[in-house]
Amino acid sequence: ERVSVVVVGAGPAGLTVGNILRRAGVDCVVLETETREFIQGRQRAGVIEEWAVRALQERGLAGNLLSRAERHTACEFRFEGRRQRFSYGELTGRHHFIYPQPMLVTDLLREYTDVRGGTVRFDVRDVRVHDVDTDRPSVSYLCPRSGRREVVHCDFIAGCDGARGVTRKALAAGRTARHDYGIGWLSLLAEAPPSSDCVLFGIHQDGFAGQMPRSPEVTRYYLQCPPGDDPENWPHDRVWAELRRRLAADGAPEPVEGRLIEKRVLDMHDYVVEPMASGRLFLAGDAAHLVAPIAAKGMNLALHDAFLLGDALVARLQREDGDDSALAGYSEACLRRVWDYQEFSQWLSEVYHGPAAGEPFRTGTALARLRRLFASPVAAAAFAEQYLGTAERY
Ligand code: RFL
Repeated sequence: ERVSVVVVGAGPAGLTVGNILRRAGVDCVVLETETREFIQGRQRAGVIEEWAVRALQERGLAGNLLSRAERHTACEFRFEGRRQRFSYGELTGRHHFIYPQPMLVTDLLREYTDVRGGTVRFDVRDVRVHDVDTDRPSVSYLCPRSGRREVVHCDFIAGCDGARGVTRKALAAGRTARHDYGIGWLSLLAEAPPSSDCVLFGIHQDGFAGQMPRSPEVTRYYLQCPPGDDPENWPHDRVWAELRRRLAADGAPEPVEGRLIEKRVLDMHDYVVEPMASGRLFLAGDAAHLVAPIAAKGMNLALHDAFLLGDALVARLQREDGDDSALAGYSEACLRRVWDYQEFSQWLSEVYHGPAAGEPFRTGTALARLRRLFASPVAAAAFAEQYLGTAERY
């Protein structure tokens, strides 16, 4: 079998690349280790930045999102027993879209397969990439039905297989910059409405707590915990008592209790693979860089990569002169935004976690950072720009 592009992974990055290729009539195949049902149900992100929605729209991929997503224009910090609302919408005229990742993946998958005639092979096993530094790369996998190894020859490979994928390992070693926060987050999904219409950040000496609305029925919560903690240490009553305590503030309604349908511990870390390409293999999304969910940036970066990679591959494969300047500049163009978002996440992490470090000095500086947002219009504007990802040039 031979196609122009093999896309490894059917997450937001891979499906966006696939859609861009199919719209331009480029032949491609997407390989995915999970089943269709699994990827359409996998709950993760929910916050999509305005520029990303605009870019999806330009590529014909935002129909459902625009009609169904909620718009958020503020977040609220709770600290020292007070609540302070940060109205970035008023400040900038911009907003966030709240659209759960499974809904976006479902939209992208339908469009790719049913409308644009794309192929996804689900449930494949033991995916391997070959000869990426030659002009005849290929990808092989075990077919779950026949048990045989199938080989797909191609011109380019898009490595969109996420943090646990295989394509990153095919790049030469020693290219990964890593940062460990040394903390854990208990990541929760509750079958309950949010207690407030916006994102809440609880800054507390016993650890950070966050509320991220997802829909009127489901709300995501986070609780800082030791790294490697066992979710079994967090029974229902302990979770809700801790959320109530860490999110408490004068005049604030308590979190609305509900059944916990997800409970996982995330060891908070970041990494960046630099450069994001080698020969004919181009990484996109979490395969190339992980950003801890501190500032809700991961899916936005995955989409940014996918727009650039999809467009660059189309320019190379479709135009008569085979323009490869965009492919050559791909990694650098992505990494400018990646490093900017990583830096913002680190900055915000200190605000969230500094006061729980048990060091009075870090508590003092973290709270100073926070107060500055409400005292200085310039600091507020800078924060809003980074939180919304609206800077024009990276
Ligand atoms: P994905 O979504 O992980 O998709 C990769 C796909 O590749 C498949 N795969 C393979 N396929 C073929 N061969 C292999 N060897 C393969 N190995 C894996 C996987 O099954 C999967 O289908 O990566 P992608 O496309 O790069 O998208 C990245 C985003 O999913 C991720 O950055 C976000 O979910 C991060 N994130 C958030 N991002 C935001 O922008 N806003 C948020 O509010 C937000 N909240 C979150 C998050 C991530 C979280 N977790 C679980 C880490 C909240 C959480 C709790």
